[in-house]
Amino acid sequence: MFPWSYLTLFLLIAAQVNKAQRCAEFTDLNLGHAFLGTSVKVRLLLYTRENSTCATLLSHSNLSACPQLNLSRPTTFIIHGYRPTGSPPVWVHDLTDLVLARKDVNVIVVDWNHGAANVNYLKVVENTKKAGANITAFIEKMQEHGGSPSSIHMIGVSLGAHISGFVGANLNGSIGRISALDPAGPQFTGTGPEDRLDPTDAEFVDVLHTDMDALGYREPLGHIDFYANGGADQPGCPKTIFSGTSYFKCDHQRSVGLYLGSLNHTCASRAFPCSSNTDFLDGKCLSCDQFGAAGCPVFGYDVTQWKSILLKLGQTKTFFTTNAESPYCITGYQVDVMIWNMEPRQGYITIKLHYNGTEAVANIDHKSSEFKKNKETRLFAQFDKDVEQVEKVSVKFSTGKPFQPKYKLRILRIRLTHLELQATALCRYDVTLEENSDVTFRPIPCEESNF
Ligand SMILES: [Ca+2]
Ligand SMILES: [Ca+2]
Repeated sequence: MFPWSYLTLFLLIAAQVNKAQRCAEFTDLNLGHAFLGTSVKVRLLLYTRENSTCATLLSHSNLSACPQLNLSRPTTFIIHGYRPTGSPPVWVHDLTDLVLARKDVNVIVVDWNHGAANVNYLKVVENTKKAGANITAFIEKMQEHGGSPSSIHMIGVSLGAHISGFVGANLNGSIGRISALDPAGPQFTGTGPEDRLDPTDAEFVDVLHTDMDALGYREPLGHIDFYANGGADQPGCPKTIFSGTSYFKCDHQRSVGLYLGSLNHTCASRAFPCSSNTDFLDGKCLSCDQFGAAGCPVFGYDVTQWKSILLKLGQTKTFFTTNAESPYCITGYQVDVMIWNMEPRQGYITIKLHYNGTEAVANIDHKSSEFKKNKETRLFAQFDKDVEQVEKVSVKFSTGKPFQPKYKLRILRIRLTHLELQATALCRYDVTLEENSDVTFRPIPCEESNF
């Protein structure tokens, strides 16, 4: 090797060593620490557009020591939850990157792994108020240096959502926004607003529920609460304990996946105000008139577009459905069916939309739908994807009762209305469905004068 090659190699190694020394990393603990228990220590890791891959450890007492923290910019805090094994959360870097890609902010990752890593969950819950007090003191320092609380956004996951609430309450609700991703339920359910997240903790509080039957919180906690797939169980997550640890956390962790999906612009999930998921699936809550031209709120990072109307409404409970994996968003159609069979019919409908070899599928199977002669039955069809244009439609009717004689559903009119596009509804008149077989047809634009 030539001497200059050695020099290059040396410089490369030196640069790596320098980077490793310079970049602060999230605390990495192990099960041993979790068994022994850890007491609270809050580390604040700053990322900016200039330093998006290399965090700076912030000093709690001397903000001037860190020139990278520019308080004329808004600040986003990211706060994790329970860490039963002590490992760093896998999603922190993705969330940081996507927030920075969207907005020129200071991202401060709150690393309270010391405090969150403990097999005793009750101890960790105790630590949430301490972590909250620590972050509050830091924000007060930010204020002394000219930072404005209203430009602060806290994204809190699970216990991190309640920590955000404590910080917000300590600062008299002056924080701009709290986004709560599946706020923790155990030990918080049934407590008063001072002991958990509530809408008074920030100017605007948006909440996502994905595991309200286990690790999450059932009741609304914000100005808007989004219940994904009903808020309890998520598609694609294991249903039995034989799937190992993912059985316990898959539904809960999906909240982060859905929020990341809202940040990276893959697609938008429209959420519909409704009193229950059953009514939502029955298509009883498809009206968005109260939101005017903006339509119903879109889940996630950009829901601030609806902030002023949501604040006027007080607390709004909304529902949306997702796919099992990214892209999570579905495409909704209102489907109205009128039959001319003499006898009423009950059954499940599957609809497929075809365009250029692509097929979008909607199974309306949460319960059997009832069809009556000359009466319109409204169905809510949620397709796994959108098609650019609807070339053909396939419809299948099934009673779900294999040992009975096969029924026919004689359709007088079926009308499909896209819930997002202001396009003319698509119709098909006079078509008979044989039970359990797809009937495919070319739809035509509906003409109201025909009926
Ligand atoms: Ca509170
Ligand atoms: Ca669940």
